[in-house]
Amino acid sequence: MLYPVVSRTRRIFDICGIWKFKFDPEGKGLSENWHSGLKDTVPMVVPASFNDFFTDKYSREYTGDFWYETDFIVPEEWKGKNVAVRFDAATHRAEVYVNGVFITKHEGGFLPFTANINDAVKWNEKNKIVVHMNNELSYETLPAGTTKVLKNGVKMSKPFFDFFNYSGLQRPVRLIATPKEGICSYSLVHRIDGSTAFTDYEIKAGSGDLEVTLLDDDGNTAAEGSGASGTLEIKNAKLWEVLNPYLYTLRIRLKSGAEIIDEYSEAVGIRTIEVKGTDILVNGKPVYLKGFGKHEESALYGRGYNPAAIKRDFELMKWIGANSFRTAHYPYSEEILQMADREGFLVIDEVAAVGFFESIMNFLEASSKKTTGFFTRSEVQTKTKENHKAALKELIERDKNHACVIAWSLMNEPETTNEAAVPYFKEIFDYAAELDPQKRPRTFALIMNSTPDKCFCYQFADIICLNRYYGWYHMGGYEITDAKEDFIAEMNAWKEKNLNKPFIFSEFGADTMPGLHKLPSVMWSEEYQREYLKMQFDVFDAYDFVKGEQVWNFADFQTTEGIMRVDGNKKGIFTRDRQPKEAAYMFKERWEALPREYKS
Ligand code: BDP
Repeated sequence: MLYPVVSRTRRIFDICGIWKFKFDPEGKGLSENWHSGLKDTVPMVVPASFNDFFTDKYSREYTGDFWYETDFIVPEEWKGKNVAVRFDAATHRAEVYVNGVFITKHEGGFLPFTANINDAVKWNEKNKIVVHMNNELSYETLPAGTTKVLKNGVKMSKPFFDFFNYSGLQRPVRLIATPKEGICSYSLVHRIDGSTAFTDYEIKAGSGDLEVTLLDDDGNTAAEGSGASGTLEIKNAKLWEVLNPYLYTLRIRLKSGAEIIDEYSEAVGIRTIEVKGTDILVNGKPVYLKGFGKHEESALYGRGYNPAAIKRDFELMKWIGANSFRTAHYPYSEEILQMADREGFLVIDEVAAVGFFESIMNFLEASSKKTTGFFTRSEVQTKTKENHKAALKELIERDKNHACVIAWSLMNEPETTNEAAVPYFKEIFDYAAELDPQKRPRTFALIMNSTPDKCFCYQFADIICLNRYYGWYHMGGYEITDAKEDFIAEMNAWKEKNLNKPFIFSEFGADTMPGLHKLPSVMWSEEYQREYLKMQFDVFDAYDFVKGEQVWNFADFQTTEGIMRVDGNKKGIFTRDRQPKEAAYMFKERWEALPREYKS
């Protein structure tokens, strides 16, 4: 699952652009042989979510099977190579056909998959790739939800989560030519001793001699190694630091005598990450997390890969004094992690295990006493868990070498108030530890009613991430003084547990209509957002074990329509078109003043 690069032995052919597209509401495509070629299609942008281009509601909300198709040529020169197609994401599931031949299928909409197409392609001629997709939600899918059939027979998505069910080929699709028996994967684990860094590496590759070189940014060799595993010793190592990252280039060569069979290079940062007591340590030094829960989404593209939005978001995050974000509620594009590596941002990398509480308004009902027994369902303990583990494996395999990734978030707001969740959690948390060579801290975001007296699962987390909405879902407006007391009572209860672990507020926020001013404040006004935040900061600052705050959300974002959502969720500190609300200036002032090692 290496990120595709071009090197002396590797080639990429980008097949993004305008594809053919078609809905298949009756699911008759396969029996009518659509996989050999589509008729009566509309043009569709790849990569992008299909939803927001359409002007009719049926198409925007479409739930069910749908199809994509395009043509491509495979150069004759690639004949001796392993030719594969790589989908960076196909939401939520896909079956791929080349020239009518079944190639592969994949479950889960936010992680890449590749498949060899050598036997199906015609060299130097037109080839047809057809993708049969589906975006239905169920208890077994990540994210979870249900699919309702309206009285008129039309299917509709009912997510158990608070973001629009954007779907389609949302990330790039590329053809990749690599050597037949080349470099498959590598992993790095760093140690620092004074001014020297030691990087243990392990490489999986075909047979041959492996040569590993670490190059500095002038192209000079900083360290060398050979063989499938070993240690690079980097004298006077330049570390990857928070907001001040240094990136080396790791170059791997697979050789047979003087001949280079394969070459792969990638930018890598050297840093350590550790949780010690209530501290989060990067390179042995404590760091207080300031930042956001985000979404990967923007106007028109939906959840589609949008490099302009990525660039703007990082500029805004730097401007406001942030140093971190969580990839709520699914793995983001690899290019976002590359940018975080380059900008020195700390990332809590989340798998799409969201909606594990049966509610279409979980954000609201989480504050109530409602229980749904999500983990008591037999399909959850079997199919969902299988899908969860598969996604986790793909996530960690994809992201394990990124310096920016400092923790894995294994679930968002699962229902932990039922003991049935315990064995599920144990298996997932153990599995993450087993998969990650760097043994990063593992966490999950605790829903409002996962309080110290009710939650059966917080003991699994190395970092306790709280999603808390005191003063919004719980006693908003004039009742905010009571909300504050309840908030303090919960925090005191955590304090009494003396867990000796860092706590982060992974969510807190108040919906705010940009430009709505009201004196005195009312909920939804810019004034109330500031009052609400002031109250949160008072509480955060009162507890030494609170080691971070990631406000919900970076920007306003699209959700399912409903009485609680005005054209989406408005908790953004920035608007959906990435302009500041008043609260942005409040964060800027606070975060620029908080030292990196705040409270340590
Ligand atoms: C939490 C969810 C998040 C929601 C947020 C909210 O984790 O996805 O968008 O609440 O209600 O429940 O704004």
